[in-house]
Amino acid sequence: MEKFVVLEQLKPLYDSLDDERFEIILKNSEPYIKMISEYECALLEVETKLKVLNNEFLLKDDGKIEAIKSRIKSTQSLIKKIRKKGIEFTKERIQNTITDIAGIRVICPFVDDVYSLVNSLKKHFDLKVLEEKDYIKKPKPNGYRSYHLIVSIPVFLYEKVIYRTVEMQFRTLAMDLWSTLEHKMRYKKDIINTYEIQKSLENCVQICVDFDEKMKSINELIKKQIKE
Ligand code: 0O2
Repeated sequence: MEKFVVLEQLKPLYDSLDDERFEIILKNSEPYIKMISEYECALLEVETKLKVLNNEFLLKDDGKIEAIKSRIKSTQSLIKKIRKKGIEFTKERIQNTITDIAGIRVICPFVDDVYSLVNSLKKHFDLKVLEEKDYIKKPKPNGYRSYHLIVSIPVFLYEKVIYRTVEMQFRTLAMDLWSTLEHKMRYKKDIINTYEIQKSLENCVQICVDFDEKMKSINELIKKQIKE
């Protein structure tokens, strides 16, 4: 039978508490649940913006979004990051320091689509760009390519407007596949020959760049043929 190890480890603590104190602990988890829910709302707002843009692009020409993947940072990952950064467990400190609690990844067919989407989003008056990194024009030393935006977005609640940060990553299919494999290699602790895999990934960087270029030129060729 599968056991919830964490809950079992906490059992002595729960057992030592009377009902009243146990209720207090449950109640204390509410602000965290609320914080996560606010980030979920921020993700919905960003996702809607992207879908609206793509709908418009689809009417004019081709869509610029192949897929959207959004996620809320897991509690384990968040705790790890808080520990690594050495910050206090307060809502304000966490929200001001950790910018990727809400993350959205936008997969585009072509490199140009990344720039079209980013440029369009940057014109939205309600969206504030806090940080921008173009790892496509300037890839990381390991070959990582993606366009990163950290944005602050308003979330309209019943009685107030709150601003939450969302980390956005824009990339092509080729960049996404490469990054996913590279991430997998870095985070899997039991890989024996990391060096060999790293070298293979490095060799693939140029293949991915060439692939993106080639796909772009084929697409242009198709468009030209349609117009003629
Ligand atoms: P995870 O596990 O995906 O959440 P900085 O401190 O500014 O130098 P920082 O804060 O890491 O760098 O920001 P950056 O460079 O914008 O990276 C943010 C996220 O982009 C990372 O989150 C990764 O998801 C992704 N990323 C950045 N560099 C790489 C890379 O070399 N390979 C891959 N596969 N992904 C990368 P986390 O929190 O580091 O990781």
